[in-house]
Amino acid sequence: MAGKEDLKLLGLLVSPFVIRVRMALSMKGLNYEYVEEDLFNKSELLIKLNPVHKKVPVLIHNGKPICESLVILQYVDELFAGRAILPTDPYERATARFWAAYIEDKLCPAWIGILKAKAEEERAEKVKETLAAIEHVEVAFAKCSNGNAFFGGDSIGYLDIVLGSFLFWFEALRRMYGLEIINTSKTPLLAAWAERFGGSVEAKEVVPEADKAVQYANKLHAAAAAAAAAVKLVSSE
Ligand SMILES: N[C@@H](CCC(=O)N[C@@H](CS)C(=O)NCC(=O)O)C(=O)O
Repeated sequence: MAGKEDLKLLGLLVSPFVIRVRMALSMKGLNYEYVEEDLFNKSELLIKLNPVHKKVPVLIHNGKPICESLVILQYVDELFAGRAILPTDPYERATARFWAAYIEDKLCPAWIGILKAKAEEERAEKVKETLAAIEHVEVAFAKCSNGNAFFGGDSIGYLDIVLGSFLFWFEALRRMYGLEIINTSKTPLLAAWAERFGGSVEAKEVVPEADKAVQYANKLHAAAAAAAAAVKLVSSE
């Protein structure tokens, strides 16, 4: 099936959620058209195809949209032959889904909260939540990898993509706030895994430099500051 499908991806180069999809498409050997969205000025196509969340990624397969990165990963894995992304064993598959949900529900809002925090106290709280969540993921790595290099065994799989897509943002947070979310003393297994993930062909193909994330974070902060200043101006009139 690979190569004959009409695949288009609405994305953002620094979005970890988009990176997940790009890694999966590349692992399946699929060609696709990539369209960069401006999230400060969303396209009509994005709003039409993802009217609920209005977020990227949106994969358009033969004209039909699929939204939400984890849903897209599973869709791509179920539909296209080639290298498996999710584990094939039902128990391992369920376990991988459990940890993906944990990463989405706990780790993701916590680290994004560090970036979006408006005050130091709020940021410190989000740092605490992030570090607590990542310690659980360290335990998950020990169980899922079973002594192998990756969550998925000896090669990159579903959870590697799900968590690995955050790593360049973790590096950006280190540069911006001096934070070490994954470190050799508290999360040694993840620290070694992160090195392997970063050095992999799969990651090198689509993961941008942390600089790009820092630049985007600065853009987000500037937009938030301008919005807050505008609200202040209106309320003082
Ligand atoms: N749960 C979604 C998250 C997607 C997401 O947050 N995308 C961001 C870019 S990193 C976005 O499109 N934000 C636009 C907005 O919030 O309006 C997924 O896994 O696809």
